Amino acid sequence: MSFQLKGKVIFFATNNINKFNEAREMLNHYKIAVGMLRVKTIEIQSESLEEIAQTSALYAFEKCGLPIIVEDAGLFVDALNGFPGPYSSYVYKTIGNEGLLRLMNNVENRRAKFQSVVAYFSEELKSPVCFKGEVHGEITVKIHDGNSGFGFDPIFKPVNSDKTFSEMPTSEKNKLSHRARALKSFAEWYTKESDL
Ligand code: ITT
Repeated sequence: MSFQLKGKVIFFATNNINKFNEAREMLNHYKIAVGMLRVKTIEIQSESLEEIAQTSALYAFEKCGLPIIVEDAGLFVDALNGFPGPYSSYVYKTIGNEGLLRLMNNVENRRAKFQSVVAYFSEELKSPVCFKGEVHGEITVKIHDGNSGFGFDPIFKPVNSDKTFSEMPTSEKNKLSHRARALKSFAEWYTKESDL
């Protein structure tokens, strides 16, 4: 299977403009044009980010018939046995960063990781293709809001960094993040599949 990259646009189905902006910048390095599609996707309840992303990609494709990317991400905290993981969106909406920090009050082991799964589907494919990325780091003791990023960024500091994701411009977050790593694998695959 191969397809023509030139003149082709893919679509990122998401309601999160921050995720889209990170993806656009990342894919731009590979000369892959991407548009944001606010199509309502279903998010099935599952412990597997891969399963969630694949199902959403198929659902979004059914609705629009366009080459589509869906990404599902989560924050996994060691001391909380991987919580909130696939439930990150709900946990962020309900207890937020303050709530998560409260759960971590006096907890010494602050290790955590972000994971991302990008699922791509288009008419050339039989089933969605998935690409994974992760970044290890720690949950800070206090909120460090640098007004960049979104979600848990103000409380997540990647390893070997003295800044949270929220204190980094997108270009810097994109050198390290789970999403950037998953998108890099996707972009390398996509470019290879093309005829250029
Ligand atoms: P869509 O499903 O519409 O794409 P979403 O915001 O619901 O957008 P996810 O389900 O993938 O996206 O993400 C779950 C939550 O995890 C998200 O709402 C954030 O709170 C958090 N999250 C994911 N990636 C993050 C990142 O790079 N930085 C900070 N928090 C992140």
